[in-house]
Amino acid sequence: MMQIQRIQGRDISDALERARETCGLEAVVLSQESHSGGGVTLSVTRRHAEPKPAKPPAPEPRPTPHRESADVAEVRQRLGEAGCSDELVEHILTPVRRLQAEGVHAIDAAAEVLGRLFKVAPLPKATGRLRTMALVGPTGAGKTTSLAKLAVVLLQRGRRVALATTDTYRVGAVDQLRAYAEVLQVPLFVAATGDELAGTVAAAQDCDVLLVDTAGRSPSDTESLTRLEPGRASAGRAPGRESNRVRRAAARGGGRPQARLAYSVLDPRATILTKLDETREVGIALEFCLRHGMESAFLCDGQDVHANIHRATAGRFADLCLRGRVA
Ligand SMILES: Nc1nc2c(ncn2[C@@H]2O[C@H](COP(=O)(O)OP(=O)(O)OP(=O)(O)O)[C@@H](O)[C@H]2O)c(=O)[nH]1
Ligand SMILES: [Mg+2]
Repeated sequence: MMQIQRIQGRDISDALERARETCGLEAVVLSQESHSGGGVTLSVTRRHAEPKPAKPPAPEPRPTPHRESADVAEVRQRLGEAGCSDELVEHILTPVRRLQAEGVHAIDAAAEVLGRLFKVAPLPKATGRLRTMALVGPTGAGKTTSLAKLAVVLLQRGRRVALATTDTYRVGAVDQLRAYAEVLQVPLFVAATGDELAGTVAAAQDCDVLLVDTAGRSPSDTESLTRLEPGRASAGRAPGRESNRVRRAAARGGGRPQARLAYSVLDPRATILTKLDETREVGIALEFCLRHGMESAFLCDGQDVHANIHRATAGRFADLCLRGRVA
């Protein structure tokens, strides 16, 4: 049964620190209440199933040693070049051999298996009400660029878009986003505090989507991250508000525990993988998402905001792993 603990702190950072002390690194924040006299109360539980640094399902035992066909050997080589672990390669090759025995070419079989393995995040349905979508992630991951790319995608679909940024720390951060806002001819709001962000959400009610850029200056800067959820007081994701995690394809590991806990407050819906053009080892990021039960929404492979964003699809996962690029 899920046990929920109430943890109080002077502020959000203090409460998160206490949550980590009480529930360990598996702590997940279900809700957060800010008190008028100061202080924050978190409802926290321990994550059992997720993130499962659990491994991908164990590979079936290898059949008695046999000479691998040249085609299977080629799939093995391509997956290795893509940075997939030996364990994942074996997990993929088992069904590939089976499909090959049924007459499917090994590369086609591998594409089919890869497409089923990695998960595509569904896009939220248009509700006719404003949706707030924040991008979180470490410094330099490509948050601002991805935000502009998302704006392009949404505008192409006829959505009314506004941009906002909570990044008032970095010199030039607002100007960077303003430049995009001007080119795309969409409004830009700068929100330095939670109250200002709440005001921005109110001011953008005529839009379909408010895209919120964040600092990510320090992943443990929980104060700025929680500004994204002004007034959030109930468990689960607030309706109409979501955050997406921006992850550099070449990044290894899941970041610092404190950062993971801070992100769990925001409960990122999906991952946007960036800089796929900068690494051949794209399998590392995909395997990370697989192990942590995360779905990918978009794949980014360059600096051009009009061209280098692609919806994640089964076929593109396969192309990334087998051909090293988004087709
Ligand atoms: N090659 C490549 N470069 C990218 C991609 N996405 C972003 N960049 C570049 O990476 C650099 C950092 O991107 P930003 O969007 O500013 O990253 P950020 O996460 O907003 O950075 P901070 O706001 O400083 O935390 C810029 O030079 C971008 O042009 C991508 O998919 N491929
Ligand atoms: Mg930025």
